[in-house]
Amino acid sequence: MQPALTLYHYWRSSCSWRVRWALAMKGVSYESVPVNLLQGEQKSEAYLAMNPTGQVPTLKVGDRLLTESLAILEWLEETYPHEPLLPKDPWERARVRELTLMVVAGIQPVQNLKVGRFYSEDQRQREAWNQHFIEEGFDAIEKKLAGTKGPYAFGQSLTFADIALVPQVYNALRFSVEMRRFPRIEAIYTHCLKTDECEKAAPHRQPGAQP
Ligand SMILES: N[C@@H](CCC(=O)N[C@@H](CS)C(=O)NCC(=O)O)C(=O)O
Repeated sequence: MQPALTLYHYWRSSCSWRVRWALAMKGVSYESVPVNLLQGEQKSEAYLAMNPTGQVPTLKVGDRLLTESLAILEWLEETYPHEPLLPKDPWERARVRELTLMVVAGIQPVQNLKVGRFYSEDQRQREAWNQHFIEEGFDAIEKKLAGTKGPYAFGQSLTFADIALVPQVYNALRFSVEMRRFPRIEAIYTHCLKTDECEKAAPHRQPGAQP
């Protein structure tokens, strides 16, 4: 029997959405604990004791703590192998991880609240910064996905790549990125949002969500 899971997350955090979505795909239940990033709860002493990066998400597994959304996804995949989110073939797995990392390690880190705040107090400058790095990253991803077919990034099955990409598109729309420039990514986003698990994990369905 698996120990109880508790997810510390924020409704609008793309990194949190990744984990909520994987949990929904695996049908794993968890206790949900909101961490309000705008109110600085991620910097509270109690939260930093669990996650010294001061970021969400954090997954508590019994009395053990796991941070970093991709490490959490890998743990979930190995612990709950049904509804696989990685292909079997090693090359295809590597391609999924490659695309996942283009978002998780390439685009998203420079979108962070703490990066924006350090860069500028001016909202318009921050938006231009976010747009620039999302568009640059999406250009590369769109090229990588050229020739791929299917409702998902890699065919007929949802993978980590979609789980990373879709929440990043949600952020892109917040920062007024023109998604028509990225038709393949936009089609994946539109498809995924219509699926039950993605929708259940989406920001607007979380506690504390604002319109
Ligand atoms: N590499 C980490 C990044 C986590 C991260 O950037 N979380 C953001 C929300 S998506 C956050 O908590 N930001 C708080 C802040 O910047 O103060 C992961 O994938 O879990």
